[in-house]
Amino acid sequence: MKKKVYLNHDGGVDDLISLFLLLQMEDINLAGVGVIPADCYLEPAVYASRKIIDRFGKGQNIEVAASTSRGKNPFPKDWRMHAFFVDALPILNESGKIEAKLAEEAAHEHLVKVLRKSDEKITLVFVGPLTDLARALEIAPDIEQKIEKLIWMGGTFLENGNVEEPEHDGTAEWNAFWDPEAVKTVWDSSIEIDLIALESTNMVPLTIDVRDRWAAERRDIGIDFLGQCYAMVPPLVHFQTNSTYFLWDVLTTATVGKPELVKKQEVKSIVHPNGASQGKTEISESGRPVQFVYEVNRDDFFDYITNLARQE
Ligand code: AGV
Ligand code: CA
Repeated sequence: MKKKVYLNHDGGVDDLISLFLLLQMEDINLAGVGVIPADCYLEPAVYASRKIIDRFGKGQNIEVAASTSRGKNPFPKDWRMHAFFVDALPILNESGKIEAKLAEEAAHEHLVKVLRKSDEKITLVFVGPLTDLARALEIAPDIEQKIEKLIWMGGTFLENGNVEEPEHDGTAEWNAFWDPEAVKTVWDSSIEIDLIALESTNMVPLTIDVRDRWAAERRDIGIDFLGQCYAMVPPLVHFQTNSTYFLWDVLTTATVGKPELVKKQEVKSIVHPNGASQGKTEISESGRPVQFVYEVNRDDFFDYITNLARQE
């Protein structure tokens, strides 16, 4: 039987590639998509999502819901612009029309609707902030029973996260920092959580050899799509900066299709909901259990996503 999955993403390059790859996984049934304007602007991210479903969804009928959520700490504007670039790619605009349906509900309500009407449990894949899940739990606590587990790209237990902002101490990861209280709400639930934190995503930076590999195979339309998308963001060359791109969300999504790519261990963690460390996730005996991904097979990961992307 196919695994049923709901994706909530925030329109970055790796978010949109995550959607593309989920659509290629044969044993996955994508039950719906929510888009939250965190690391993106909402309109181009929703359009790009619908166009990716049309172009690469093999006729699957999947609704896209726009979020009405707003975060506490906004993402840098430069990063949020990426959704405009993906949305404008000629390959997504060749047909001149959009068929994939825009849901009537806001993303958190759409999530509730899809979970309630499902006969089986659904795996939630969140590759942006947790706001829509927190809001869904607040209006419909009954949905917890319908959630198989949550696979979330967010958080870190490293000394330094990837937030470099005034009035913050740098200990948080961005998806947690955007809405720290939403992390707390989800942590307070009894949903099982797989955590793909910076410890593992740091092992899969975007590098020139990865780009070159995709360039060499650009005749394949799916691999060209990967190459075009990852041409928009800065790779790791001489040293890591705050803008260096990693395959954060794509690693997260890849663990759905191929769990053997990573190693997990249970740890207990708390989150700091406010103050100078807001969004910091921390190991603590008083915390809630999460299945923490601490290692990834880098080569197998890049082979897996490249093979998945191939259309011929
Ligand atoms: O913290 C990682 C999350 C992922 O969900 N996002 C990007 C991924 O989609 C925020 C982010 C951190 N550093 C970034 C980010 C950067 N240099 N560029 C764009 N987004
Ligand atoms: Ca993201």
